[in-house]
Parts: sequence; structure tokens; C-alpha cells
Amino acid sequence: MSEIRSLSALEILDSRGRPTLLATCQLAGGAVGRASVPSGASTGAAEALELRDGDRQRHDGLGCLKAVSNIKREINDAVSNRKFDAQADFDQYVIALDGSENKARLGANAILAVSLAFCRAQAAQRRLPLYAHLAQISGASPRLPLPMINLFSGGAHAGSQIAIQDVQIVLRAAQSISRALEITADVFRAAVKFMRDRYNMRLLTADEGGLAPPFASSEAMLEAAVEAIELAGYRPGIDVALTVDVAASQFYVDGRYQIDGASLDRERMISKLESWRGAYPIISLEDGLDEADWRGWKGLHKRLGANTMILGDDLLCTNPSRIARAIDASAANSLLLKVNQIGSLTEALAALRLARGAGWKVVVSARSGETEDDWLADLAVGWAGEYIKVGSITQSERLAKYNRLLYLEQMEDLSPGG
Ligand code: 2PG
Ligand code: MG
Repeated sequence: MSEIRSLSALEILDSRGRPTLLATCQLAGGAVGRASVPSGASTGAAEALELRDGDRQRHDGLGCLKAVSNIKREINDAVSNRKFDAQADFDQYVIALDGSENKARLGANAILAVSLAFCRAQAAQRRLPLYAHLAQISGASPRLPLPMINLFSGGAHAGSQIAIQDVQIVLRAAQSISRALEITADVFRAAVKFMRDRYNMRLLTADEGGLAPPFASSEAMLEAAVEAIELAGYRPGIDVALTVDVAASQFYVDGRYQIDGASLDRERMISKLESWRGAYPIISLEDGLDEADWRGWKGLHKRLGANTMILGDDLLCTNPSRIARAIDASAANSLLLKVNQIGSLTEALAALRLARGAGWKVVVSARSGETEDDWLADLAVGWAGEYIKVGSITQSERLAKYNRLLYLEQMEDLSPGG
């Protein structure tokens, strides 16, 4: 049981220099929790609403002062001096206070910020590391996830120089976080070197810190990743595999996939994905098709689901009803879990449980706009995601999470896979 003394918030900036929120929750017993929330660029249509001020005079309309004020006034007034049994009571209370379908009134950014701050305050009150508190909430046994680490970027994260959004590398076998990061750094260095030779560039300009040269085609991007793995001295597909965030909703126009200069119907797009799967060591395809192309997803899952993660991000939006539909339709086999898509820890946990009930794999994911907060690492560990997706190893808002995983690995004696 935790009694809240007060909630407060302020507007801070994220890794793209855009406003976001930092919330603080103080419990009557003195424990304090603080958390900030991320923000996406290639967002799903079914995501809960991130409240922005819309005042063009400030931050091009992206200010978060209304959300700040919602926390400091309405939410604070409603919850202070109130006792909450657990995270679910707190979240449900605030969701009911908002009362809208998609958190549009108080803002999903405001609601998630207080959800996380309350969680941290409770962990502090119980003198537990955040991951251990989150593990108790979920009932999972904590374990370290395998990182899927961004090597090359395109799409909405890199000015759309190429249609697909992310080519990531992942270790084939569960190994330590420190080994995963060491291998990634080797591959990244190799990629930087030959990108410089081939494209005369060294710029690391993509939103998540990945390399973003002007590849001639998706295949060239995938080929380059394989080459970088080999140059670094590893065996593609044996030591290191690829995962791809196609982010296909971003290039789906009038019912067709506009990719690499071609306009493909659903069947031809699925065949393209199948050909990538055959030619490159890809173990996971995220958002291979548009978020509304349910028929396509069913076909894709049928064709490739037996040996590939068919991973839903925009398709599912961490939304339990969309996940239930995907399970029913056999449209995917893995969940990308982003708590800010749904807007509270409790609803994200419901999403996780549904996915687990269907035997799916879970990838706990950051957003392309992040802060230096590291709660995502604790969430991935405490909720026992098989994978974590944070971006590249070159920017501190990403490294905050990787470094927290390193800390947990060494100081809490956790290991991958349990
Ligand atoms: C994604 C994420 C993270 P964004 O599509 O998976 O890479 O991007 O936060 O822009 O939605
Ligand atoms: Mg995605």
C-alpha cells in the first residue's frame, strides 16, 4: 500500500531536441520516483495520443506544457493523499480520470510519466532495484535480454534516403551483454570503415545513432551488414544474425508498397521479404507489411513464421485488443513492446501476458526519440523479454540503457536466458 504525497512534472528535451516530460512521484513515506518518457517518429496509427501544445510559437507546436500542467494540477489533485495497493490500482485510477478512448484528454505522455514515476517510487519504498520490483509485478523471473542493435538506418529515422528503417545485428546464441556489446562495437567499427571507403562518409546522423549512407537498394543495405560482420571477423548467421525493421507503413501508399523504385502489391512485397530471408541471415522481420494490411500479415506469417520472428510494432501498438486480433488471425508470432504506445505499465503488462499466452517472443523497445533515463533496461529484465531494441551504441540516450544492462549483469549477477 502506498500513499501519494504529490506528483509533479517538468518539460525536458529528448534526443531529437523535442520536448518531452519528466515526472516525479513522492510517496507519503518519503520515497521518491522520477521518470521521463520517450517519443516515436514512425508511429502507429493506433497509438495512444501524445499530448502536444500545438502552439507554433514554442518548439514548432511540440511543447508539452499542457501535459505538464495536467500532471501538476488535475492528476496531482486527484491522487495526492490517496492510497494505492499496487501499480494496477494507480494506473487504472489515472486512466479512468482521463476517461478518453486513447488518453487524448490528459495525454498518454502525462499518464505514462506518472505510471513510471509511481513504479520507481514504489520500488524505492520497497528498497528493491527497479527490475526486481517490475519482475514482482509481472510474475516473471528476471533475465537479461539479447540486444538487437542498430547498424544501419533508413526510413523516418534517416530522412528516408532508403525505404526500410533499421538493419540491426543480434547474437545467435545467448551470451553476456558485455560480449554482445563488444561484438557489436567490432561490427560497427568495420561498418564505419568501409562506409567511409565506399560512400566517403563518416556521419552518424540517423536518429538512433546508426549509419545512414545513401544505399542504392534495401539489398545493398543488407549486403553491407553481412560484409561488416565478416570484416569484423564473425560468421554471418552463425555468430551474428540480422533483424530488420521494415516499417512498411511508412511506404505504403494507396494499397501498394513503394520500395526501391518499385510499386509492389501485397503478394510481391511478401515475396521480396521471403527473398531477403533466403539470401541474408535474418531472424526477425518487424512491420514487414502495413499496419492495416491484416490479410498480408496472415500470408506473411504463414509463409515465413515457422523460422522467422514476424514481429508486430505499428501493427499491434502494444494494444491488447490488436494483439488478441493478431493471435486470432495468426498474423504474427512476436510482440514489440513499447509502453508509450499504450500509455501505462499496467496495459503494457496485459499486452505482454497475451503475447506470452500465445507463445510469442517479446522484444522490449525504445523509441527513436529517447531521454537519458534507463528504466527500459529494468523493464526488459524484469519482464523477461527475449530481446531489447534500443538503437545504436553511439549516443548516450541509447547507452544509458546498455550501460544499465551491463551494470545489472555484473552487479546483480543476472545472465541471459535466466
Ligand atoms: C520502431 C521505433 C524504434 P519509432 O519503429 O521500432 O526504432 O521507431 O520510435 O520512431 O516508432
Ligand atoms: Mg518499428
